[in-house]
Amino acid sequence: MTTDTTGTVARDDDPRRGPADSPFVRACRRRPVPHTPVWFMRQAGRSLPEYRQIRANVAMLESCRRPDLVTEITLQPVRRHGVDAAILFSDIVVPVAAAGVDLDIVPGTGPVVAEPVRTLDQVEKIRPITRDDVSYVDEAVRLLVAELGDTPLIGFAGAPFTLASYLVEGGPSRTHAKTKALMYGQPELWHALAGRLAEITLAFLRVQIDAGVSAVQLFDSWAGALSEADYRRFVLPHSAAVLAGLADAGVPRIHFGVGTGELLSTMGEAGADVVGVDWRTPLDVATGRIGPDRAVQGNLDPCVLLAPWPVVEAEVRRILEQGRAAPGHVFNLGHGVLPETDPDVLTRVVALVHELSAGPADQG
Ligand code: 1CP
Repeated sequence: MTTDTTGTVARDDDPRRGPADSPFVRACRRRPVPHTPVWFMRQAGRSLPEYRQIRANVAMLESCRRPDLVTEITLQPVRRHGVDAAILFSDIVVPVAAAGVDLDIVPGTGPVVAEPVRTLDQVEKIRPITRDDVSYVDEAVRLLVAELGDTPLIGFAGAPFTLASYLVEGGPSRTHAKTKALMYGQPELWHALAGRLAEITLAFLRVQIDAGVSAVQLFDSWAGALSEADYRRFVLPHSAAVLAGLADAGVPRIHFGVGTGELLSTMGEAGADVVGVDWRTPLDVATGRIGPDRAVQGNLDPCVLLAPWPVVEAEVRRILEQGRAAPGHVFNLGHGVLPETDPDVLTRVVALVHELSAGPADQG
């Protein structure tokens, strides 16, 4: 965030300053950066005591629908760690609930759906959403953009496969067996469901973009459960439709999944500007698979943050080094922050990434 209002500091003189010219957005666009930008998936909530305090008596879905709470929780990690981007506090099931699906987010479990999807009739009852269905998100984004100044806000949504998994399984699943059974056994029903979820996701991301977010991330957390051939046939067309629907929106699109080493090249084809990489694939190898036309995001193993500091430092150095092979690198974890993480370690990682990657600013 810039505090200089005199215009006498050279960098603040730049008329392009603002979130669109931040290190985070520049790295997403594969432009030169003054330092490697860093943020953490699931940085809001999870490990922060100030988050636990604010959530003590408020249910998860209710907190997502209260713009005052969303704003405060989203800002907490920015204040504490000095990360290069904020991510909206919400959940991937928020737009699905707005579309009429009866679900709850159960503490310690995750999303639980009252009547898991089995029929076309149920799919048709999941209605498309408009801004009015998620006006609280529109309002929260506007409040946040005003508060954040030059720090970019990332909007997000769940991708069709990951959302479908919760709707078909009825809750979190290790194998995604019911989802795959539906996909293989009733491909028409599968495509109807994934197509409807793609529509909802696109509308939800559009609301966030219209309200002012500087980038969006499509979370396909569980896509790594699929073979490349099945991903290509059952998932890629739907995720690609979401990403193509945002091509003219003017903000970078990030596409992320876990265990996607074998899918990285195909996920790149889906059309995002940045591909998220988990800790299993080194960033130089990932870049070889994804190609020179996309930036990468990642990929510190969240468990490393539980190790002694010298281990963390060595891993941060390795990842920055391997990230140099990419045409743009946003430092992040390979998946979300674990609740038991010491927040002070996150703050130290941000400072270390900035220190190690700072070089002469080349704005060419
Ligand atoms: O930084 C942030 O924390 C931003 C807010 C955020 C995001 C980006 C939350 C709050 N959820 C998400 C995305 C999300 N939700 C994903 C994609 C990212 C990922 O893979 O981690 C997924 C798969 C979910 C589904 C979900 N919601 C789970 C996972 C369950 C499973 O299948 O293992 C869980 C536990 C939730 C609940 C949830 N979402 C967010 C919070 C803070 C919580 C916990 C709430 C509570 O228990 O009270």
